[in-house]
Amino acid sequence: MRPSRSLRVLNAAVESERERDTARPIMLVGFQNQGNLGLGYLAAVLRRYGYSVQVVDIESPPEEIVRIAHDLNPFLIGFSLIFQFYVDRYAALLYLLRSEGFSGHFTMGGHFPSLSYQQTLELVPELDSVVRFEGETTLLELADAISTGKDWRGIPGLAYQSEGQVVLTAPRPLVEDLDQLPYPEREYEPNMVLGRSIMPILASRGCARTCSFCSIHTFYRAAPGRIVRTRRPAEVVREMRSLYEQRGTTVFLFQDDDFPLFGTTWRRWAYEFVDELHRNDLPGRVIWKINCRADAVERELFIAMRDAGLYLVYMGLESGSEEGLETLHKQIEVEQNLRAVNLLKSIGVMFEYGFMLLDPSSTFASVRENLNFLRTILADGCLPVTYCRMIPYDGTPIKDELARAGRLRGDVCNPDYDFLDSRLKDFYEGLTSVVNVTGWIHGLGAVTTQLIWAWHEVAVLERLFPRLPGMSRYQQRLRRLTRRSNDLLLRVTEDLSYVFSDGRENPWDPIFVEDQRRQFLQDLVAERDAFIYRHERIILQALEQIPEAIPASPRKLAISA
Ligand code: B12
Ligand code: SF4
Repeated sequence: MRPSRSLRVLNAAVESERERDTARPIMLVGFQNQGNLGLGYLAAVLRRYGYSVQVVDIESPPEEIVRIAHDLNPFLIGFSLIFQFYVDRYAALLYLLRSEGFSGHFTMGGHFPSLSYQQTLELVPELDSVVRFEGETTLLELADAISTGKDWRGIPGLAYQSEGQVVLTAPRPLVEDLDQLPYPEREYEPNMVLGRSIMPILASRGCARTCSFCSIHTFYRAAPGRIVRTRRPAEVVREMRSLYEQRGTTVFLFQDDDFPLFGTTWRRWAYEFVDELHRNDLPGRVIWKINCRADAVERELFIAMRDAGLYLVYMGLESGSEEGLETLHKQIEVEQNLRAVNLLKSIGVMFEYGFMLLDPSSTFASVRENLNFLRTILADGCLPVTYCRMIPYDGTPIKDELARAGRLRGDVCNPDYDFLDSRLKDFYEGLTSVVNVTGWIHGLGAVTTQLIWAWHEVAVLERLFPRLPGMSRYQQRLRRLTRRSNDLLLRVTEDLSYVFSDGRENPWDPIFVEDQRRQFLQDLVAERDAFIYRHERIILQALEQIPEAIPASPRKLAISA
């Protein structure tokens, strides 16, 4: 099959029309919830070159995955390990596949396999190879070699075991021009919010910052090539428009590590993107969410983006203590975090945040600073409390630092560390014995998760549906509920910190706290359902109109950069 022109520039070797045998399929296995863009890009590239590809969810029962492998009989299975703590699950699956007689080639990619390839090959001995860093070109070359019985061991971008030694091939450069990639495959049923379809999308890859707890910058810095690459704004909007027209997608989640906004070049990029959305008549029809740092939040630009459909901004605020921010190498100050939050509130853009109550520099004083910070930003009940403790993932500077200091504990699936004040460990354990942290913050049905979802629905209703009577009363009720649950969770957390720092008596009964948690959830469901069902007819009528046709001729610019 002749490769399309757009992909030929991916790699010179590809251009030379390598031989390939596409008679047998390829299977890709990975975490599919919310749509996996990595697997989507890999599948799209393989298909461009004639391979048939089946993507399977790692959350499916292992026996089901084995059955699919048997039915398909692929010559290659690629496993995507994007969360390091899934490594055991993959190891068990590969073992099962081999013991069921599967003899095809097993390869694996993602952050952890790329950065900790040696450990990956040890922990998952059934692997034939690891594809390091961005996998599009390497996987295609691997498929071509294996399908035609050629030697694959010289292909750049691989790690594998040979005679007890780990062999690394030449490094594979990062994809230079992201616009040369096909659009990712999105064959799955998308997630929905109030009947509106949600899709993930990328405008860029890479991050120029160097936060100590993050493996993203080390991943992109370890491979040759430019660390941050942006797509052309027109291309991004073209993809959005085609998803709107073909799939009825109206909610886009940009999964960029750090959406291009910061500094002159990326600021210009963002304005071009906004212009392009207007030119394609998408504002009012679609809304979009980005991830960015607090220091990129700036009034003029964010108002322009809001008017072009930006409805949600995720920021890794991470800490409310200067020392915490320094340890995490956020290169940002508490004041900047506060300013960003206030600015977004003032212009009516919803935000979500990542936050670490505990990090390796924590003290009881910093824990209380963090709780005060959360109280400040959430005082109006705009969002529920969320917090976690920092986890030292592989490939992060902080993990290496903790190892050097002899403070690293745990294992690959449960990485851990010693605090400087050992009472903090007791505090966190004490906290989790009084508060069901998963049920309150992290689980799918948790209070925080459900409240965020309810607030998310409000943001979507306000932007993509006709005005609903009683909306501001509903918001007031949600705020009251959010404030009440925040107050309780923050109070319990703070009181327990004094139990472990000052030996105070624990005033909280876990049964009472759990009853309250359940009550908040019940109240929330009752409020939410009553409001939505009251307006069901208007909501359903609005849904019948998607997608509304976009005028064929491009519009004149509505705003200019
Ligand atoms: C979107 C996203 C999510 C989505 C996942 C959607 C999905 N189904 O993919 C959601 C919101 C569900 C999510 C949840 C979480 N996430 Co998340 N997430 C991301 C994010 C921002 C983008 C992933 C992405 O789409 N990248 C774009 C694609 C194109 O890149 P890629 O995935 O790296 O894939 C390329 C290569 O890695 C390689 N590759 C990948 N797989 C394979 C497989 C093969 C066979 C080959 C050849 C190559 C290959 O080729 C791909 C194409 O170039 C990443 C950050 C990041 N940059 O990766 C964090 C990230 C993956 N998440 C992370 C974490 C920690 C979490 C959570 C634990 C957060 C939390 N506290 O709850 C949860 C875990 C969920 C769970 N299972 O319980 C960490 C993982 C850290 C680690 N080393 O384990 C990351 C790296 C963020 C970070 N700052 O550290 N996340
Ligand atoms: S945490 Fe965010 S800003 Fe920091 S390095 Fe990672 S992706 Fe970049």
